[in-house]
Order: sequence, then C-alpha cells, then structure tokens
Amino acid sequence: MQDAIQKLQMLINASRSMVFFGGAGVSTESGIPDFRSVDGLYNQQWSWPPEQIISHSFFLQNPEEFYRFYRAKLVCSDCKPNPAHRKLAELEQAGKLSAVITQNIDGLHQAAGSKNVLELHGSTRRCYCTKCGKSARPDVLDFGAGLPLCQHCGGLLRPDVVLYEEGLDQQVLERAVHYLRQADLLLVGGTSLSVYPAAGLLDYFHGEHLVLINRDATGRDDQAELVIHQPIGKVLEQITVG
Ligand code: CNA
Repeated sequence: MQDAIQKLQMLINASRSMVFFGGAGVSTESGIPDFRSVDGLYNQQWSWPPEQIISHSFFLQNPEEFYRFYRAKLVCSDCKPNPAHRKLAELEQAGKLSAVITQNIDGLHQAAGSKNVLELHGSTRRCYCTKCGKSARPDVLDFGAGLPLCQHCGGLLRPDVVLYEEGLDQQVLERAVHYLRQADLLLVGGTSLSVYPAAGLLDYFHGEHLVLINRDATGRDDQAELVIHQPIGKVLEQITVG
C-alpha cells in the first residue's frame, strides 16, 4: 500500500488540473451505506428493491413507503464528513483540485468545505414542493412519520434528487464534461461505476493519469495507471497537501 500512496502523492504533486469523480463509497466511512457492497442497501431486506422505491413512479404511487425508506436509509443528519471528504476540500483550497463530481446525494463534500461540487444525482440537502415549486427546508423531510407537505400550498414536498426514471440535469452534466475534458489527472473513488449515464462520463477524460481508489474491483481497473483497493478515507488521509 505504501508504494501506491507514494505514487499517488507524486501524481498529485505533478498535476496541474485534477478532478475527483466519486460515489457512495466515499461516504461509507461516514456511516452511510452504499448500494452494492455486501452490507449495502441492495443486500438488505425491504419490501421492494431499493431501485424501485427510489423511482419516480413509486414516489407518485406510494409516497408513504418512499418516505419510510428515505428516512430510514437515505438521510443521515448526524453523519459527518470523513478524511476523504476533508482531504478533497483541502486539495481544492490549495488550488490542486478543480472540481468534485459526485453521484452522492448527502451533501458531505460541501460540509467538509468543498466549493465546486457537481452533484449528478442532486441532493437530499435541498427540497421543493411538487405542486407550487417553492423550496422548503430539507430537514422537514428527514423526520416524522407522515408525508411532508408544503406550508404554502399543501402540496407534497420532495427531495431535490434524481430518482430512477428521471433525467440528469443538463447543466450539471455539461459542467462535469467541461472539467473532465481539461483534467490531466482523474481520481475516481468509492464507485462501482455501474450506474449510467453517470459512469459513462469517464469517457470524456482524455488526460494522462487515471487513478482508481475503490474497495472492490471495477470494470475500469484495466484502464487505470494506478488502482488501489483500499478504503478511500484511509488512502487520502495519507496524502500531503502543499
Ligand atoms: P455503489 O454502486 O453502491 O458502489 C459503491 C462502491 O464503493 C463499491 O464498488 C464499493 O466497493 C466501494 N466502496 C464502499 N466503501 C468504500 C470505501 N470506504 N472506500 C473505497 N471504496 C468503497 O455506488 P455508486 O456511487 O457507484 O452508485 C451510484 C448510486 C449510489 C448513485 O445513484 C447514488 O445516489 C447512490 N447512493 C448515494 C449515497 C450517498 O449519497 N452517500 C448512498 C447510497 C447510494
């Protein structure tokens, strides 16, 4: 592992435009389960598969069950950024990292201090009314047992996340492509790279150095210059900035 850390440190030191692309595995060390690990949400018992519950049609047909799952599994108001989030924020502050592109919806990169965070799947830290469109405080979704309703019109509130069957925000996608195209080092971490179209964004990276830090193997391991199968927080906390 030490050789791999040294190599990663050298690549970071030499980089002039680094981008980070990540997923649920970045937040498992903060206590938020991912989808596909052995203890991830896809391997836990629930009345419906998670991808069905967090779909657009399920939200419309069965919002009570959606919110039961949402509150139990998708929000964690006590969870704090871990060393991976913090190191990425430090790298940005030092002018080494131009953007964090994330599939996560937990807001932990911003909580750690990152500024340029492109949230491909939205955020549980924002919410709006499905009837009048007004924003509301996201914590009204997080607690309680019933349906969260808009205080202006009584409509159903929803988190500002991209549900299955919904499209990604075009502007966020375009910005992600912009940063990937100008990067010389792409650090990919904590993602199975199996959710599309997000994972397909990697094809826009044509820089010299691709690094993957993921607990399990991914379909892109053979394309990377450096692959580290270790917890990302443990890896990044060993990186020196500046
Ligand atoms: P995934 O498909 O569950 O894959 C997670 C990957 O991370 C797996 O390959 C694991 O091996 C790896 N992993 C887990 N823990 C660590 C760790 N500590 N260090 C390094 N690697 C680790 O999740 P993806 O992000 O690839 O899939 C995209 C989905 C998951 C998006 O739609 C997200 O919205 C969704 N999701 C987000 C969160 C969150 O916001 N925290 C939580 C759960 C799911």
